Amino acid sequence: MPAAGIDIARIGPGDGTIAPRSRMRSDAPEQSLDGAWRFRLSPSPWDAPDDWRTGSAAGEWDTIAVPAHWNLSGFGSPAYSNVQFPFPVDAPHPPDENPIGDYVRLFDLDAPLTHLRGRMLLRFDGVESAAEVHLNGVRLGSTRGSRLTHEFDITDVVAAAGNVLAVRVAQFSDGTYLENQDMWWLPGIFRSVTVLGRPTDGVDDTFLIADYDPATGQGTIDARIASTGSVSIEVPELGIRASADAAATLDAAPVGRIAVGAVEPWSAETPRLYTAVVSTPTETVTMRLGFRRVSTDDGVLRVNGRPIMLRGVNRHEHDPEHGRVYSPDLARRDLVLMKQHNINAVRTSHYPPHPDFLDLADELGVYLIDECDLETHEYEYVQWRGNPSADPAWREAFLDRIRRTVARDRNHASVIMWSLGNESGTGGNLTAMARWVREHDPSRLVHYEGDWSSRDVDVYSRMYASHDEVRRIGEEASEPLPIGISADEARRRTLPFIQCEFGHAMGNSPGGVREYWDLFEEFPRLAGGFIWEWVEHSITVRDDSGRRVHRYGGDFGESVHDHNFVIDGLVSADREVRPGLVDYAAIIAPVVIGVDETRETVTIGNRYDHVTTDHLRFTWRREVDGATIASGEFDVPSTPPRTRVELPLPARARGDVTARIADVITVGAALAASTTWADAGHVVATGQQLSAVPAVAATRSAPGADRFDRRGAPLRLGGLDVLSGPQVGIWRAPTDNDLAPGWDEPDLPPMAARWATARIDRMLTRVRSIDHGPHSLVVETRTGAPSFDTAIDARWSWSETPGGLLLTLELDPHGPWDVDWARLGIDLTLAGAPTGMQFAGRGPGPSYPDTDAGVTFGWHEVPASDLVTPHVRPQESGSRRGVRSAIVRTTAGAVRVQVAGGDALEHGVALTVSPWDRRTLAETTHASDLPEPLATHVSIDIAQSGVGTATCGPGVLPRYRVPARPASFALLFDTP
Ligand code: IPT
Repeated sequence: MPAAGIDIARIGPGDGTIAPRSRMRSDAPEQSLDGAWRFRLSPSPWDAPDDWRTGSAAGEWDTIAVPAHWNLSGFGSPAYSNVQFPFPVDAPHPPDENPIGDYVRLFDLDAPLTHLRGRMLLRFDGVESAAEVHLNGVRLGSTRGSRLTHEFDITDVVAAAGNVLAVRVAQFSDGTYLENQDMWWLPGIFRSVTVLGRPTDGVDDTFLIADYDPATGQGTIDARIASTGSVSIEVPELGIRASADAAATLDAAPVGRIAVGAVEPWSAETPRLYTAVVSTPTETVTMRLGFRRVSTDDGVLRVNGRPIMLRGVNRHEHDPEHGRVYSPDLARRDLVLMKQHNINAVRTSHYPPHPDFLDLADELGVYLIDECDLETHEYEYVQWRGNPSADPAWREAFLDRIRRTVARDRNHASVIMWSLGNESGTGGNLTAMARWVREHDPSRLVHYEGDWSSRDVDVYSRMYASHDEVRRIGEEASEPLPIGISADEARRRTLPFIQCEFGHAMGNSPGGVREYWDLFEEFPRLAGGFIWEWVEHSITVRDDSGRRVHRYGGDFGESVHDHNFVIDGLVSADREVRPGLVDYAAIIAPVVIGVDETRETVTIGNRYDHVTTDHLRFTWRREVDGATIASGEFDVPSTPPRTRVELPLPARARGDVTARIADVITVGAALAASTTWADAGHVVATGQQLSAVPAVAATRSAPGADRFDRRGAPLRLGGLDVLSGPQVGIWRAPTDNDLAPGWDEPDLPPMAARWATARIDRMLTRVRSIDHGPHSLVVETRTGAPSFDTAIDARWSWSETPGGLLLTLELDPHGPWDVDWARLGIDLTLAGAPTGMQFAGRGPGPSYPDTDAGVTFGWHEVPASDLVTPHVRPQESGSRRGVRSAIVRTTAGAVRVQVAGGDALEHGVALTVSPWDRRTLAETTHASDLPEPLATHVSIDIAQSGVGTATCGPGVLPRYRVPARPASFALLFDTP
């Protein structure tokens, strides 16, 4: 054992702590030890000095903040890896290269604590990965379970003044084998340290199960209290005051049942909380109860007797500067943003979050799958040989983790399931955990994904299952059981199903979510899913010029890392909304609005599980060519959950008007009153109906030859010089998904590799003919891939109209194309850096064919900063779909482009206006390395591939692909 006094290679939980307790808000005195601590880092246990217990080391000590990670505080640097382990799988041993952080805090007790009659505890809420704790030279014990709470009894050791608290922390330990959770390795004391006064005869522990009986509307409280005093429970709002039998430990405490009469139930849609006060003569604890019942029957997941749909996301705790250090502002911002985007559930991947996060979830109304701090994913690398989950020697370590998880959080209404952990294979230790949970807390369900037999759990959970498989799972619930299946399998088929991870939001992603949602809606057994993941984990640093830049795996010199696989969120690390979130919000919207084509009626589907539509205001408006010509409000009758109504649209929504660009009806559902998470007027759902656009009928004449170069390409379009193009383009700068082999096509290379092989990223054009006709200039080109005989033939007819320059383009594939294209359109480079655009089309944000649920037709204005998505790893982004007319502005002028005919009339075109060309985007690894924009790169596409979710899950679904195909369309260019 190289480092003095810290054994970091033993199998088992920490030692010396008191039994895990519930987190309570109490009036007992407490003292925070957060703030500046003395700190010393040694590169290895072999180098760590022996004198750490007293803090009086001869060497130099630095200062560090608690809570913080030392490698984000100037001591070492962060490292990111996913499934692969940063050191050999040689359990329980960490490698010798294992930074050791010594922490020392000198403190006097605050006056209220010195006057306390009772005991004193020292609480650590998060230390990664193992700590050895000494107070005044006395060993208190050790911790394992980085994201779990550990409490030591210090009554007999602590003094009124002059205390020396010394904590030796190892970055890696035996515990690391259970904590391989696809995230940055961030050691240190990263959550608060607190001294707690425990008054004699105080409220030592509580477990209140607040149940709601949907049949009667009555609530009950099953209370267990640990105390040596006489305990009373009050719920003032319900007129409840009861005394409770208690015992010294919670396990020994009897269950006291209190009938509370009629209550309003808690759900994510109705986060009704009642204040309860548990008190003894010496201590008062304030709790918030949500009365609710979680159940399953017939394969249906229910809350308060009603089926529920989990519109979920996976959330890691991540702050771009401070890592997993809790920020109350970010936590609230996360939950508010989620609620504003119709999300109603969070899986706390892959560990219990900061305890305060649960208070917010109770209050704002979010269902939680609270996950234990457990993942042994590294064993996948060694075919699960020696997996701790299946080794009885590790059982106590596993049980300790789940006990700490459940004990701390069990009084929160928001928690509807306990998750045993993530990606830890199968084995008896997981079964033991599940058994303990069932005995301890019968009021919630057990979740774990890694064992598909599902023998230990109450919901069948999977990650990234294909659409076909999800459909089969939906169907099998209603099929007779096949003969000869195992008992486990028979039971599994009766469980509700969720996807605890799906829709991998890495880069320009996730596509195909709508198709999953359609399945969830179709089959009662399918109870929804959780997008992977909420927030990107980029870490920000200052570069040489002082700019704040986003970093990912490998940027800190790690030898084992997984690049940008940690940048996969619906929001950036700075909580900027990515387009995937806008899409998801619309897919999962609690109200579905359909306007029929004749504009006679509107259908309003209520997809809430618990509430009617009474809290919403419904409005409609009719816009013609950008001007609102009529609008109004609807009286929607109170529509019960999971039902729909059809209403007539007012006559003013119909009737003759001639539109040049579009005549569009928009119906919206918005909050009638402000809530804790949004203001009145916040839109929860939108439905639209759009008229077709008329073709441009104009007199045409041949354009002047001086307006074209010798190859027949225009020198200027509208008010802008053309620097290159237009030419045919079928490639895009590979998205993260394009670079990954889809799980549905495991034997095929990623799309980006197929494109590279087919060389569609470097096609060359030959002018085949130029014909100056009476009405037009006709240029024929062939654009082909080097080495191959595959090409796209184009016929460009240019004519002058009174309004501008009209291009009619016919495209025809030539040769044996067997690769799906990224897109089909034209590319041109215009003078000047882009300064913004205006467009009539679907927006305001970008979308692709399989991510366009959240964009609505309108007359949108886009500033330069929003033209493309600032993905941390640059890639294709920024396409606006359904565009009928647009003005592109650059520092050199502006051009207007309008859809004028052909295939584009019905669906418009997809317009991408980017400060960077695709080659630059494809070859730049970090957004901060992109050059200063010098020109404007415009693509106008008649077809585009979806984005899929191949980084984890299926690639682009067949209907969203672009196989070789002909196209013809017309565009009118002029000066705005
Ligand atoms: C899955 C993990 O559970 C999650 O932590 C994350 O790594 C995600 O993938 C990818 O970002 S595991 C994967 C191998 C299915």
